[in-house]
Amino acid sequence: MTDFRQLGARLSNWGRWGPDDERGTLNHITPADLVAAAALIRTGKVFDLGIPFGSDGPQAPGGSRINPVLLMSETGRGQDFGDDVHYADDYVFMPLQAASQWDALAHVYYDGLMYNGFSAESITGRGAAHCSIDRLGKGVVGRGVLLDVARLRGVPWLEPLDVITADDLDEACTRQGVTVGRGDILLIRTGWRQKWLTERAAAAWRSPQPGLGIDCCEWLAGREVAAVGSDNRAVEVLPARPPNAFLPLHMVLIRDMGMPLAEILDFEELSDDCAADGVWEFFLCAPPIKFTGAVGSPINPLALK
Ligand code: UVW
Repeated sequence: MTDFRQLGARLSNWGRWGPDDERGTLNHITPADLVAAAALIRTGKVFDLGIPFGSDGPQAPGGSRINPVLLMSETGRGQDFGDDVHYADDYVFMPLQAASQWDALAHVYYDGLMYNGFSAESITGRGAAHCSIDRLGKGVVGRGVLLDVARLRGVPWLEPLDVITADDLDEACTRQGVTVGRGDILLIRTGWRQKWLTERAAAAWRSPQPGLGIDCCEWLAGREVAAVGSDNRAVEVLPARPPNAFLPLHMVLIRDMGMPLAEILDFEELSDDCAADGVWEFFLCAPPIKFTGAVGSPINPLALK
């Protein structure tokens, strides 16, 4: 048994919200939390936390994922509806994991089981019969908190393989004067979006990369955080520590705890604003698109202050 399995068994939420639950830690968000979160909208400022879904995105050639491809099925030319009226239509061809995205609870599994004990056999060529992204449809809305680890370290971005520890999260909370608690959607800034905007080097952006270390699982569980997102590719440090484990933080957070992860977000404008006014909490609205049976979804998350 490797470390992440023991940790996952200890932090497991299987059965906590019933044997049929497919929403995991989003259950931590109560109606009263939403009322309180709405009160965080004080100035009417809106921050777009999604990156553009374009052909010049960060997916590297040769990887298993590509950047979105836009195909126009109608441009309006060649149409004859009279009155010189026309319409344009389009398709997008893309992996659901191409850019800013939620990982559904069916995104990862081990030992043949996914969150809440559902069999991984229920993921077939037709999609996931359990824990798919559409189960989070009413989803991800509530109090958001940004912890800006790159800014606290005084760097534009963390270096590849830089591990963010639970102590780093505590220090960020203390220095920013913010608390993280039950039902919060926690956002972690590594500066990796800034690295992309500065260098536009897809291969170097992909891996190795900085991110959360495995000890953050306990920190997130102890505070009953509802979901976590980051501006890097995988939330967690890549390649992961300990060596030889593939996405161990994903396995514990998603499969054992039932916590959705958001990746490839853009906190640049939000973090500047938070640093300027000292307010690191906001109303966050980030629902997935309800693709039936899908194991992920693009998102266009908005933070409102
Ligand atoms: C994998 O890399 C498999 O997943 P994610 O995009 O969630 O990091």
